[in-house]
Amino acid sequence: MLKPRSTATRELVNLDGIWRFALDTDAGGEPWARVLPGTLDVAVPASYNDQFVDARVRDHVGWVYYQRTVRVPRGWAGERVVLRLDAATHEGRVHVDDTLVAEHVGGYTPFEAELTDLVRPGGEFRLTVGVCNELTNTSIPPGTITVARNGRRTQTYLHDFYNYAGLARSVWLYSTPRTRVDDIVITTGVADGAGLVDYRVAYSGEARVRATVLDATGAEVAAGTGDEGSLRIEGVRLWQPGAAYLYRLRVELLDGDTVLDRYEEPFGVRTVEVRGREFLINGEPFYFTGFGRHEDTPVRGKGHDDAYLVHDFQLMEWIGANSFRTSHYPYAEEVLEFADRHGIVVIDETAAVGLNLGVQGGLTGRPTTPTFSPDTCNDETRAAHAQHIRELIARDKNHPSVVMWCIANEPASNEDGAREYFEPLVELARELDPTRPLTYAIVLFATFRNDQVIDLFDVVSLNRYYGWYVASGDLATAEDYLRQDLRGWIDRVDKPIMMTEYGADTQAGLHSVWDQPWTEEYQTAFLEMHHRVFDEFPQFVGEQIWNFADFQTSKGVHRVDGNKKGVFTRDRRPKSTAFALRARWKAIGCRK
Ligand code: BDP
Repeated sequence: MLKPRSTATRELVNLDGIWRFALDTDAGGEPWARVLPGTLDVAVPASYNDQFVDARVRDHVGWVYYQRTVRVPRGWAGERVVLRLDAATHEGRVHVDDTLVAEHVGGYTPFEAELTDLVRPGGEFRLTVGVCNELTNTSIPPGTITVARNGRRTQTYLHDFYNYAGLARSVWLYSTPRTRVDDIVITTGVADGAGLVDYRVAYSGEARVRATVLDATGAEVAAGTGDEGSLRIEGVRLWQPGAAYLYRLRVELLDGDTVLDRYEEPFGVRTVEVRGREFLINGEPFYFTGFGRHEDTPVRGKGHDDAYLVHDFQLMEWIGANSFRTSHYPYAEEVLEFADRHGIVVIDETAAVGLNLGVQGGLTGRPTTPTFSPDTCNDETRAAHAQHIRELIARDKNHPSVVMWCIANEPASNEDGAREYFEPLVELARELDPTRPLTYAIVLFATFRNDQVIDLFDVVSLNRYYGWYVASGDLATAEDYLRQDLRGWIDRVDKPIMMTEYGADTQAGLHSVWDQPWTEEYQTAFLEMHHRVFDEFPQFVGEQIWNFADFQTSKGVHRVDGNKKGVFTRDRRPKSTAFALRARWKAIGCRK
């Protein structure tokens, strides 16, 4: 699915701003049929939860309604009119006046509805978006809804970050010509200093296709015709980690010399490959430094915000991070575009977090029920997961920054049923994108002895908490455990190994001369211990700390106003470990 862009043949209206808002319990039946009752307004894009002071809204389980009036630009006569929601978390249902125009399940991928026959250029319509935050055993991510004897419904889930919901990303109305480009797939290679650009265009209507590659200055550097082809860029400038370079593929649909539609897709020329124990970008070994992150800020929740986007990337550059993982869901497309432009490497993760009944908010226990069974993660869950993978790859396939897909976080890969669950998903992902390696983030108790799926994947990505959940406060024992663990994986598989999570909760401002968990000194000592061990293993290809910044979680006695494993606080101030980290990562650069 193409991102809506304004081009010579397409126009774009942003529908962000203040919308009316109501809970389903207050909105009455068919709330789209009239103006929403009550006086609540809500900001878009932003999760709705923290915008209000009423716990009834924040803790609501079920549907909420967003509504606004939209005017279709007068000049759009004869054009297709499309409504696009960048995300509705976790399920969306869209009405234009009284007509249902779209339904979508999955909280972090975009969806669209064509409105051409329903709306009138120059006219107005009432747009009502229902959004549901419910998570069940068949949703991605999964969760459980409990109904108390008094009828009160509560939502629990198997991940620790707060279940923010609503319209956290932008909403758009855009026009396209009737004959239009529907999709573009670009894959790149390099041979003898030239860039090879394979493209495929899907379009509707009758037209001839012209494809032109423009460099960063807008100069034409290659061109061809036909809905698929291979173009060659002589003297190509590669997209490199830390040194991005973007071209654009201009796709035009032509009738004779008349341009019916034009769309421009940015791309970078680079290759990604796993060879033996190495992770190669453009044929060079790449060492990941950086973080697992969250889309999380005060008040906005998971709402996309351009100022935080810029600032977070500034902080990553300041600290010398060359990469991050989109833990634990696909991030807003603006984030990937920014990474493309600034040469930051991304591991793009699905929203499949919590496929593990043995983990509860970071704490581990023995599951009483198997994770993979007809009553828990079942065929329906897997179908939702497959659909999510399809939508993620469809959205993000052309981003040069994305070098690997992470198809789940901490699944119960040690349990029976994991293989049957993952095998078809891995096959699907490889079919959809044969060019990028695949991984999953491996939970602490899926060990080199009992993990059942690692051979299906390309990279070993470990989430480990030695010195925190295990051997808390005892870094000497933790160091031993970590070393044995890495050695065990190295002996078991001939694949690149990296750490996708390691971290210690740290209350900014808390200090101690001893190894005291929660202090800033402990976080520093904890990370230093890990880095000492990583540096012993030449097979190791990367370190991504948990987490970039403190983030909000569901309530729990082990969470003090959220998860505090951030190297930065929630308002993006550095904890003291940030300075030590900066010295290490600036020295490492992109290669070790
Ligand atoms: C890991 C999860 C991550 C949690 C982290 C923690 O992957 O989402 O936030 O634990 O407990 O298990 O801090």
